[in-house]
Amino acid sequence: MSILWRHARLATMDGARPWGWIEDGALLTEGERIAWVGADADLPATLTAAQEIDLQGALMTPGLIDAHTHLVYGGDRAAEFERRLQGASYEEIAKAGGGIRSTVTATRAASDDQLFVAAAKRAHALIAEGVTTIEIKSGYGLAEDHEARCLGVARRLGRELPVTVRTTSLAAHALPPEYAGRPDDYIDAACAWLPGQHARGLVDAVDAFCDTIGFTPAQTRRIFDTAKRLGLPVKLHAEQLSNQHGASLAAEYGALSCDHLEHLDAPGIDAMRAAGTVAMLLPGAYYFLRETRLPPIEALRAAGVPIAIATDHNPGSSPVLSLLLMLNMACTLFRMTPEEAFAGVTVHAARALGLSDRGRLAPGQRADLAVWDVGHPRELAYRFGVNPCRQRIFAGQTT
Ligand code: DI6
Ligand code: FE
Repeated sequence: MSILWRHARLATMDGARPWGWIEDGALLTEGERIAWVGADADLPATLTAAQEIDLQGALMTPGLIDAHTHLVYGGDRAAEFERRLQGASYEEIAKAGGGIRSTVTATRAASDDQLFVAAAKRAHALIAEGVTTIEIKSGYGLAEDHEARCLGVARRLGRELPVTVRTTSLAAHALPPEYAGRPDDYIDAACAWLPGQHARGLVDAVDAFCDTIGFTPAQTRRIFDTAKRLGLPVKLHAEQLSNQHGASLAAEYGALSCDHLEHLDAPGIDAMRAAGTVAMLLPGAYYFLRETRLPPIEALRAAGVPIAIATDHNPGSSPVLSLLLMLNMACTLFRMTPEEAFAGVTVHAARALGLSDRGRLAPGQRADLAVWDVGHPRELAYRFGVNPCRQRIFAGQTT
């Protein structure tokens, strides 16, 4: 089925013009791909479509990509939020066995269906704002069967919801209680699970949390070596709470992205630039943990490192389910431009997932699109608490 969308303002995020802007644009989809994009006035006379839709000046953009989430988990951490408000720090709570580990307990206690229903609700909130691709990490099971269950739930979301799901194995997220005092034994176990997860088609990439309350660079390296042997790409929660030089380590393995990066230093930036690694900034976690140290945005920009933005949705450090709010926070908190922030949830987010078939409006790209009730895309970063998404097209189909 082919559809010709006419008289749209197009932010193609492609080419040299700011926003890849086309003021009075047309876009043809054929099946699940984009077949033609350009100025409405330049439409070839020979071009025909089964259906024609006049957008009357509405904005059309690529579907949004949330390239870092922890969407599958049981329970919530509202009580921990209250404790933090009374003065306890995120690290203190984690070191006392709360934090990630309390979500592990709740996740293990939940059935597959309970995990699916809760995660589907979260995914629908993202989808409603024009999101068409979501990355989902494991990391709240921390045992072979529970990690596989969580990855399986993520895969099921991708099958049953109108959204592409990319899965990431994050077994090296926290030390589970069974391995207290034996982090290296746990890393041995986590490395041993990966081939099976991979063989069952559960994993698209491998991640780790390299920090004082996570794992050491040496432990991270062992996870990465295992991923490399399996041909799986890696990414890293790096330099979030301290500088472990994780970004340089990840870049050595050609990481797709390094994520958080509040404590990233100049050698880390150089290594990322040389490796083509995306800087994934997560303003939701920065905000919710009341961090004061900004990621080195100016230096990343100067180095030409592509910057992506995501929700990092998780129950502890970023319980946010609005990628549009992250655009606003990327601008207000990180002083990014609205165009940089938007590239961060489209073209650069695609790159952070190793996907070259989405994130731009161009012939051959997937027809994952969003139509917005705004005159200019900068408005998507400007307002918050309102959802201007009028229509969403997933693989050529209106959803
Ligand atoms: N860093 C984060 O911000 C999340 N994971 C991580 O490694 C937090 C996960 C949580 O607190 O549940
Ligand atoms: Fe995260």
